[in-house]
Amino acid sequence: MDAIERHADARTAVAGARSVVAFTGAGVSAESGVPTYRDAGGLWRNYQAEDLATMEAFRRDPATVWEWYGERRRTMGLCEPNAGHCALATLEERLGDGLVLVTQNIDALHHRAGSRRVLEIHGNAFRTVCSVCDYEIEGLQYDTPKSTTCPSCGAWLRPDVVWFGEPLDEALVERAFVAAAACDLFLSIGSSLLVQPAASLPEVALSSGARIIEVNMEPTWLTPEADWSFQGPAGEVLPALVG
Ligand code: BJW
Repeated sequence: MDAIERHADARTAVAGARSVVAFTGAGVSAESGVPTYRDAGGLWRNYQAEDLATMEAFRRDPATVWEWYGERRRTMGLCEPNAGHCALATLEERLGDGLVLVTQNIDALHHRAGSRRVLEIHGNAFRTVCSVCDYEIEGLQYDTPKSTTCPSCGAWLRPDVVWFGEPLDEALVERAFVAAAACDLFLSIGSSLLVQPAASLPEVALSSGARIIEVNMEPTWLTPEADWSFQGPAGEVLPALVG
């Protein structure tokens, strides 16, 4: 099958699917200007994750961690959704509850593209919560908060993201795994599929018999298992698949 036929075939699979999980990683936002984590130019090539994205790092030096998140909030807040995010929002318009969008991204770009049913399993960088109690600042914040201590209990506030070694929100993860086990089509888009437990979602979909489409710039462990694998930018491949 040549490339044009493969695209047409995958497009037909998307058009015919009734229950779809779209699983996204940093690659879907790369064309919006948000850095990825592990490929060339990725965040973990320039920063040590254990110095900035763990509770131990935050306890050691909360001011430095906040400085980093403040900078990322300012720059990510200026990024715009790209054609890949918009294609997934269009797919949601078409499928309604039949699409579950599970994202590892903390940049809120799916919401800004118009997607409404988004499971942000690694949190949202623009939300601010207390590191100890249930306090949460209302609304999204595009800079470091004026005060980084909790008005309720006095502990440090923190960005509402999931750091290494922290548990993901149980209810969200449960919904993501149930959806992956039940879908007839699973799209894996722009993720290296290296971070657990998220990286097990495609495995669950595979073993439940779902058809798999992968969109990535480079191969991952899923590539040989996928029914269709497109090596290219999500902002070009997804609009062509969704139509
Ligand atoms: C394009 C493109 C374009 C580029 N178009 N494509 C089992 C085995 C081994 C380890 C573990 C395990 N279980 C848990 C662990 C530990 C750990 C883990 O997985 N470590 C691995 C790295 C080995 N996991 C955890 O710690 C998790 N917590 C946990 O399991 O808790 C257990 C627990 C239970 C009960 C009590 C206590 C604990 C938490 C993981 C949190 C991840 N957090 C981060 C940071 C978020 C905050 C922040 O940004 O500041 O989440 S790490 C980072 O990686 C971020 C991402 O969401 C995540 C995934 O990265 P992603 O999206 O895949 O990005 P990249 O850069 O890796 O890949 C981008 C891809 O896009 C590339 O493939 C490119 O080719 C492609 N691309 N441009 C299409 N235009």
